[in-house]
Amino acid sequence: MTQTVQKIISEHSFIMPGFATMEENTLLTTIEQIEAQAPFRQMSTPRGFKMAAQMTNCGDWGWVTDRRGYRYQQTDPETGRAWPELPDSFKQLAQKAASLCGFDGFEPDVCLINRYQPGAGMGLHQDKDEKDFSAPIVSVSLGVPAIFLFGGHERRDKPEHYLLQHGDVVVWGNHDRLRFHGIQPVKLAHHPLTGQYRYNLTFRRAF
Ligand code: MD3
Ligand code: FE
Repeated sequence: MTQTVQKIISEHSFIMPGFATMEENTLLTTIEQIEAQAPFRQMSTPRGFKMAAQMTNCGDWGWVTDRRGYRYQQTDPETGRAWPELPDSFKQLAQKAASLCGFDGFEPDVCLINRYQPGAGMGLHQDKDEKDFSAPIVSVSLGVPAIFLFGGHERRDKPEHYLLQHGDVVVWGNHDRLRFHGIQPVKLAHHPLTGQYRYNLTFRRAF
């Protein structure tokens, strides 16, 4: 018997509803451990605006932004220390999801962790700070739901809207890897495990 674990939203993009739900407790306790070593912070864009979402990272590299630009670096600019290691539980979940969507051999070297408070969102953008775009991106949503905007290859392309709920995993690769995407401002809501927050883990291969 075959079971459907994913909804196709485009040729190379898949939503796996609730795929991370069984791991919810491990994921959230692990986020707490990461946060104890590398606290969430609101970083500044190159133009000097504060990002609405709070961020931290784990893995060999971390995504950062400040006046000098967007980039990956091996140390946390707040502490000067290496980012916490990518936990095996995180890596296994990302690899399992990628492989079910046809991306075998995904070796993420970064997990960017976004934390959205009520009202925080992320404008339409492309993820293009990685060295090569052949690896997919895997994202895990936890806590309060949010509307994900799935655009095209040009900023002007009208985005489709998808509701991402607690435990949902999304996988993008190949032709869809450079699509514009964003998150609508998160509504005030309460989740039993995260309170008012929405968390998103994005697994990438930066180098
Ligand atoms: C779609 N994060 O951190 S999921 C980001 O929910 C980011 O926090 C959102 O966009 C969030 O950059 C959206 C991640 C995502 C990443 C890459 C994509 C979605 C994508 C590439 C193409 C299409
Ligand atoms: Fe993004």
